[in-house]
This record gives sequence, C-alpha cells and structure tokens, in this order.
Amino acid sequence: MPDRLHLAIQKSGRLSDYSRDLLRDAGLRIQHGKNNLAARVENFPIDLMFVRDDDIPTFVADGVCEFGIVGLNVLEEFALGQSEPRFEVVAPLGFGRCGLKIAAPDRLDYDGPGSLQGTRIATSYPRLLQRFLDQHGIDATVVKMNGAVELAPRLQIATFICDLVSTGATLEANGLRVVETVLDSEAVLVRTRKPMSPGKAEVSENLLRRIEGVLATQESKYIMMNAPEEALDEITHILPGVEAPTILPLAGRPGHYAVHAVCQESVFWETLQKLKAAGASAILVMPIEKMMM
Ligand code: PRT
Ligand code: ZN
Repeated sequence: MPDRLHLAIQKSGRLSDYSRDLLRDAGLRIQHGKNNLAARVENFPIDLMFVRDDDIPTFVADGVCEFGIVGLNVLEEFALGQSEPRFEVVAPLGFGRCGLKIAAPDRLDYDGPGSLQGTRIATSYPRLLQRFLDQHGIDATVVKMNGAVELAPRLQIATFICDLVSTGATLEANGLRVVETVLDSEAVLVRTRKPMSPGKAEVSENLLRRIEGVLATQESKYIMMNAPEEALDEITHILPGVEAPTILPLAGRPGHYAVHAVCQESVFWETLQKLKAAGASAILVMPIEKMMM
C-alpha cells in the first residue's frame, strides 16, 4: 500500500465547490461515501479532508494534511501568529478573489492612513490589520470581531472596519466605502514544509503537475486564423504568449497561410481587433481541454 496523501479543503462555503471542481478537472475521482468529513480519491493515493477553512493552515503547518486549499487571507493571518513559516504557497488558484479592505462610513472625511490615528477599527483579521497599521506608523485600537463586522460602526463599537470585500454590495448596504487595501486575496494551494516519505513526495509532485496543467489550460487558448504572407511577422508579434506559431500554406490560395498557435495568456477582444487590423481573417479562439508541457 503506498502512503496516502492528505488534502484539506473547505467543507462548505465559498471555496468548496471551486476546490472540488479544480480537483475533478485535475482528474481526481472523488469517492462519495457516507462520511462527510473525508473522502478517498479512487485513482490516486489521496484522501480529502472536509474542514472549516480556519483549520486548514494549522493542519498543513502541522503536517496532518500535506496540502490544503484556503484563502490567502486566512493563511496570512495564521502565518503572522507563527514564529516560522511551516508551509509554502505552491500555486495561486484564481478563485475566491477578494480584498481585505478598510472601510469608512460614507459621511466621514478620509484623508489617507493618518485619518486612522487614534481610532477604533473592527476586524476578524487583527494581525493583518496590525501589520498594515505598523507599516504606516499608525496607532489605533484593533477591535476583534468574529462576524458581522460591517455592523460595528452603526453599533458604535468602532469607527472603521477592516473586512473582506468582493462586490462591495455589503459595504454599500451598510453605508460604508473602501478607503484602504490591506491585502489582495484569492484561494491558494498550500503545502506543508514537513518532510514527506519518498512515496508521498512522488504523489505530491504528480498532484502538483496535474493542478498546474489545469491552471495553464484555464488561461490558455488555441487560436487559428488565415493571413497573407506579408502579415505573418506582425501577427506573430501580436499573439500573446506564443513563441513559434504553426504556419501552413492554404490550398488553392497562393501567398495565404493558416496560422495556429497556443496562447499562454488571455486572448482579449482587443487582441482579435489588432490581428484583424494586421490582415488576419477567419480568426477562431478555442478552449484547451488538457495540456501537459
Ligand atoms: O465555515 P467556514 O469557516 O469554513 O467558512 P467561512 O464562513 O469562514 O468562510 P466563507 O465560506 O465565507 O469564505 C471563505 C473564503 O472565501 C474567505 O476566506 C475568502 O478567502 C473568500 N472570499 C471571497 C470571501 C469573499 N469573497 C467575501 N465576499 N469571504 C467572505 N466574503 C464576505 C465578507 O466577509 C463580507 O461579509 O462577503 C461579504 C462581502 O461581500 P460583497 O460581495 O458584498 O463585497
Ligand atoms: Zn471560516
């Protein structure tokens, strides 16, 4: 029996569906048993642990789970309470994006971090907020709250709040506005720094390659177009993240070519417009299902 690797993901919440989808896209077949705290992966020696997101940094730091998927906000807040980092971020995952922001009541004047001096700021992220205040040389009282932080100004617990923001709708509904960014966050794949057995290390590398493959295909697109010979140089230049496109002569159209390429970066409408202006026609952009470099 090979050593089984343990991967912690959020049980239920904003990251859980995305985390499961990512693992499925990486080809992991998750067994659905009766146990809703753990599941086996059928085709890999990996066990999934379904836990509160707040517990994930501890599990990974202690090596109880070799890997975890968690918001950078939760991870960094935990790390600031540790004397040494016992884990490493191995991949940003592109979902769960949000910002840890300081917000002020709409009617309050705000004139830079100096306006925070001597005030009270409510947050669930006291260490990250304290770091921000220290970096700006501000002396303020950090009021720790475990939830409903946006109510603090109305309840007169604090003047400012420091909370996660994605759409900004919650702030708006509570008459608050963003004044500072403390941290830009997204979900990350984190790995323990505890040494692994050779068996686990091999599975770990394999898992990483698979996840990197999924992330690469999310950004990458296969692009095809036709172009006259004189436009080929400029087109090759415009294509984002392409080293050597495939260029094939078009049957029955002398001087005209088909250009095929894998773009390793996002292809925007602006890129298509530039290609067209350079002389390209019949431009097609297609998703890539699997890729291994
Ligand atoms: O039960 P468990 O402890 O596992 O879950 P949780 O309730 O602590 O976390 P959950 O599921 O709410 O969030 C998990 C992670 O999602 C967070 O740690 C962030 O990394 C990420 N994330 C992304 C967010 C948001 N966007 C977000 N908008 N987490 C929370 N919010 C909250 C925010 O706190 C505020 O109350 O949503 C509200 C603001 O949203 P907007 O859209 O109105 O700006
Ligand atoms: Zn939580």
